[in-house]
Amino acid sequence: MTHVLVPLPYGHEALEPHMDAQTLHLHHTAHHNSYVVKLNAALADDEERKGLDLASLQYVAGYAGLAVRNNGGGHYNHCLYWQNMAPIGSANTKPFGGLEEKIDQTWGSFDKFKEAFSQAAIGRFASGWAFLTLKSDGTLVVHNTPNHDNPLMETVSDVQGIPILTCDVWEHAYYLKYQNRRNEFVENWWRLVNWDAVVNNYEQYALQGRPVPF
Ligand code: MN3
Repeated sequence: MTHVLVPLPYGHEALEPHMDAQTLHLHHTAHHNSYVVKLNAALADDEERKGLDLASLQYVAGYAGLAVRNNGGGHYNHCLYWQNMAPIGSANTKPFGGLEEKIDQTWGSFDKFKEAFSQAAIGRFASGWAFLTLKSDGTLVVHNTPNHDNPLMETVSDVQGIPILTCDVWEHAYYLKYQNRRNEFVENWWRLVNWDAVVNNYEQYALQGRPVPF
């Protein structure tokens, strides 16, 4: 199969002012697109893995060489990231239902959870991602990964499980607007989180033991 860059579910201006249009445009059409193009090139001669859908590919990406791991992870993580955000006012701004209960149970409150996740995002040295992940033992954790690694990748990530929320903390995600102030970017990013999508990822996929398909 050929992997494709799917259009964003909103316009480039839709996440202003917290995420500026120029950043969003470049991030999607240049950065994300390059991962898709390079992933297809890397898989062209990989008979074992070229037929896998993007989510299934994540599990075996750690055995497939760095080009598949980096570009396949880059493609998957960005798909989850775009889906995890929404224009202000168009989605729930807090978790609800079973996910809300689980977060309260795990961290004590939504604010405590946000602190822990922000810490994972801000504390990632250099380029990487912060994730909210449901492990197979049923625990919900926040963690981060370097490069484009994610918790679906067997043997790669120290946390193994199904990611339901992610924040991109590569400099290309925020540098034009926030320069070196990653903490300010993460603080404002919370206003963009689409909790309808995250709750759906939790209930329809993670709790069923399946990765969110892209
Ligand atoms: Mn990125």
